[in-house]
Amino acid sequence: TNHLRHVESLTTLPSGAGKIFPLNAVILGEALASEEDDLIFSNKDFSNQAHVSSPQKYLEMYKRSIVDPAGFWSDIASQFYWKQRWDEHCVYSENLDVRNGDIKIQWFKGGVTNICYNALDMNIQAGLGDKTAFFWEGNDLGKGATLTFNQLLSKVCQFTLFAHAQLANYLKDIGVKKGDAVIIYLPMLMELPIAMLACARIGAVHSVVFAGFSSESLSQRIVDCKPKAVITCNAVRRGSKVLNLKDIVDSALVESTNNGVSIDVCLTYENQSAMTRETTKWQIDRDVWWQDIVSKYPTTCEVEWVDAEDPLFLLYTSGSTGKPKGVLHTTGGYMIYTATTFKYAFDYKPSDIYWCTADCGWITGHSYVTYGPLLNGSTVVLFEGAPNYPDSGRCWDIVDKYKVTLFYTAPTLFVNRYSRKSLRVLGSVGEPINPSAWRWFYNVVGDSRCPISDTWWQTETGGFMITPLPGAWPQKPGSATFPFFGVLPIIVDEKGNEIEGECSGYLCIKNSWPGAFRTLYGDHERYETTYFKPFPGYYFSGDGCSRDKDGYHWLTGRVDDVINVSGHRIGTAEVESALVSHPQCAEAAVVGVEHEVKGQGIYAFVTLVGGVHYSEELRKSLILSVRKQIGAFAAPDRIHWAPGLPKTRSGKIMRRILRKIASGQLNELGDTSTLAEPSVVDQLIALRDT
Ligand code: 6R9
Repeated sequence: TNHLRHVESLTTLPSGAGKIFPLNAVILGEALASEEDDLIFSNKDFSNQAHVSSPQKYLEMYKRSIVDPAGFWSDIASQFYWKQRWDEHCVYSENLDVRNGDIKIQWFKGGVTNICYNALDMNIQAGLGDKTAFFWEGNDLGKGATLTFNQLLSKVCQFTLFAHAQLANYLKDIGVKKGDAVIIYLPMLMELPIAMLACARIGAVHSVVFAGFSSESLSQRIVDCKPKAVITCNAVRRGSKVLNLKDIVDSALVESTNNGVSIDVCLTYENQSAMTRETTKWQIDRDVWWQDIVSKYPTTCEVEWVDAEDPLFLLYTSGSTGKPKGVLHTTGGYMIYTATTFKYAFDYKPSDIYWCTADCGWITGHSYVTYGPLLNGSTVVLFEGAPNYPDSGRCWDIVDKYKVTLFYTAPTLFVNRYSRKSLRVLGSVGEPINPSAWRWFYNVVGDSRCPISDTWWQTETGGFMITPLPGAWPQKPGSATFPFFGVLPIIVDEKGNEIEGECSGYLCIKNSWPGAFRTLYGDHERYETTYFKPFPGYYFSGDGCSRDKDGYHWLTGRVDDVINVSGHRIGTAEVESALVSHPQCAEAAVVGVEHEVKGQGIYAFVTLVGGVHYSEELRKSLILSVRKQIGAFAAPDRIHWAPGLPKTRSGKIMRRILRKIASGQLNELGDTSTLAEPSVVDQLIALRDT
């Protein structure tokens, strides 16, 4: 009943004299928009064919998911293959309150299944064997490959047998078995998801390390999870450059040996388009060529059945302090959650061609390149290269070439002005998308025809938490809209009190959902301290959020990105959004710097639209734009002209580096090796005083 009350509070505003938020208003056919409400209605044809065709349908499903989570999720889980069904009396159990003992989350306990079996074998049994699972597009134009579901399964099986037989029999009898960790350090070759699925098939725990991480970062992760093997390739082409990954792995392995963790097997894929065997450094008792071994094995392989709560993977993610955290996901709940969120948030249909630009080195590449789409039997485009190589039209060429219908990317990748006829749904992830970028994505890329799924979620959440469902309800540019089924987002104030109605504060989740992470590997205490102690009783996301009078959610960025100027809390995202709405501003990143009088001052890095030159006049008009949209207190103290912003390959702006540049701590920039374009940093420093 507590849950139920929450649903009611979500749909009716306590103040505001019986005003109902638009989902209900739409149902009732009332007039919706006042002038400042920028509501974008989905077109009728789209809604009619959508899985969730109306706000009413959403509310029905959402209410059931909150009132009866066990029934709601059991019904969905029943559509998957389970060797043995879970305990019906206890579909889930949760303790999210540190005051009641250890934090513990379990879903489908007692159930026995395998995610690889569900993603491949089950789809093949359903007749999809000859359907394309992967379209692979290489870095260089004209390089590509295709795998059907049948072929993918064969490759995965050969590889699992490699893991079983080769390691067990030949290499010191160490055998990778259920529960062992395997580190995968590969670029976006098909072998990356193949290796992930192979681990899942035998119950091994994969830990993919993004192949842009430095050898120090890699060795740190190796030392933490002590894998039985490391899988890599000799080199990769990225744009016009060749990166020698094997060298990076070699030094990481030296480093980890020095720290007491030695690896017996380094399986290396020969990526001929980048480097030959002859020039690859080799350690004969440790290194094995993938091509020499794997294809010798049979193409069928038994499945290792695992418990729903057995670990599926570890993925390291950085916190605001300390060493990276090994986020641990388990099998059953994650499987159900990624599959379901994928289906609904992209309105997936069997004829869709889906492309997510994320790398499998990030959570998005786990949940929404590999598991979510394959569990649905979707055709997935994998892209090895960089979005701007050989030129900035590359993304759109790929969309055209494969007739992509569902396109999922990060706001910072909206690079060029094209619209593509095949597109049906657009997705955005990773950062708050500001309203003007949203409008551009919607109007230009999607030709005012494609709904946008602005998906808010985290490595920790496993899958989408707050996201539009295409066609279900009107959208607001820049808002992630409403919670996914089974998710109870709440907003709390500094004291941890839940606040309702129109409000802003810290975003927490009040219940568990199947895709939630279960612990930080080897450090359950840190798990509790970081996520469950700040606001006892809730999972704390680390993000700020406001809810408007209509109940829409607006993510305002990490709370560590909040700037406090003379007592005013200002989200960096708000200022950025105001700057970007200026017609001559292309991108903006705002950080806080120490300020004698105000506590913190606002420092804005700004890139300009092509052909526009920086001037004193423009500086003033940019500041005016912020004063106008937020208020004088939010006016940037400093505008720093930027030819480009430092971003990770997953498209996130590295504010840590910008903060150091802004405060003049140029010797403390830290690790810049994960940047897509490390040279941007030098350019920014050179322009500091202009
Ligand atoms: C999936 C992913 C998580 C952080 C999260 C938040 C930001 C992600 C967002 C978003 C606003 C969205 N974030 N999606 N902010 N709107 N649609 O990116 O996971 O790498 O763990 O990052 O990204 O700040 O807390 P992860």
